[in-house]
Amino acid sequence: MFTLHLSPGACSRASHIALAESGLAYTLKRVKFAEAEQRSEAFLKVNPKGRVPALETEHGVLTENVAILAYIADTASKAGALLAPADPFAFARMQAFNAYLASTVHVAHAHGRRGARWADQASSHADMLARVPGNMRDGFRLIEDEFLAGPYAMGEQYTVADAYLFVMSGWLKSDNVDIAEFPRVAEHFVRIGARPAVKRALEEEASL
Ligand SMILES: N[C@@H](CCC(=O)N[C@@H](CS)C(=O)NCC(=O)O)C(=O)O
Repeated sequence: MFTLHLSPGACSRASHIALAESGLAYTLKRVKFAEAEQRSEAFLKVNPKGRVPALETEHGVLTENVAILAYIADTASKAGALLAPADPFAFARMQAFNAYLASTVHVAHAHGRRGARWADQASSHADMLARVPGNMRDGFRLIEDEFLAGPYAMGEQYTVADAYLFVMSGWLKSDNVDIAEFPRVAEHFVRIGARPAVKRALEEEASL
């Protein structure tokens, strides 16, 4: 049994969807950002980074979506659910895609609401916020033209990268970017959103 620490709508949703797709047993623990619970003594014992997602496993706690997604995919494959390519090179390409989402797209988004991580002055925050739509556009232009193989992120097979891309695509609106600028991404967003596991994850987050 896994326990996923998450915040509804946050990047932890990618790991949540992967769990819902996996068929593995899990429970959810909401970390209340409005109450700064991510910086509470109790949560810092789970994840000293003060961030979600954090996945409690029988072996210990795992953090970082890229690692959690790979771990869920590997564990699920042993239980018969295919959530990642079996071929090592194809698996590494999926990880490259996921790492791009984590290190570039997510960070571009975070400059809009978490500017205090990088700067103190209000004018610096305003400057970073103003750059968010452009930086998100740059990331999604590459995804649209180069990385999204179609129909799934990595090609014919659904993988955990689809869950991650779905979450990042869902942030475009709040970053003042119209997803329609990226027709292949928009189509992917609709198709992934229609999956039963995604609906289940969204319902579970709404009820937390
Ligand atoms: N690189 C990490 C990023 C985790 C992260 O930044 N999570 C955000 C939510 S999207 C968070 O917990 N923010 C709380 C905070 O900054 O206080 C991952 O991909 O798992």
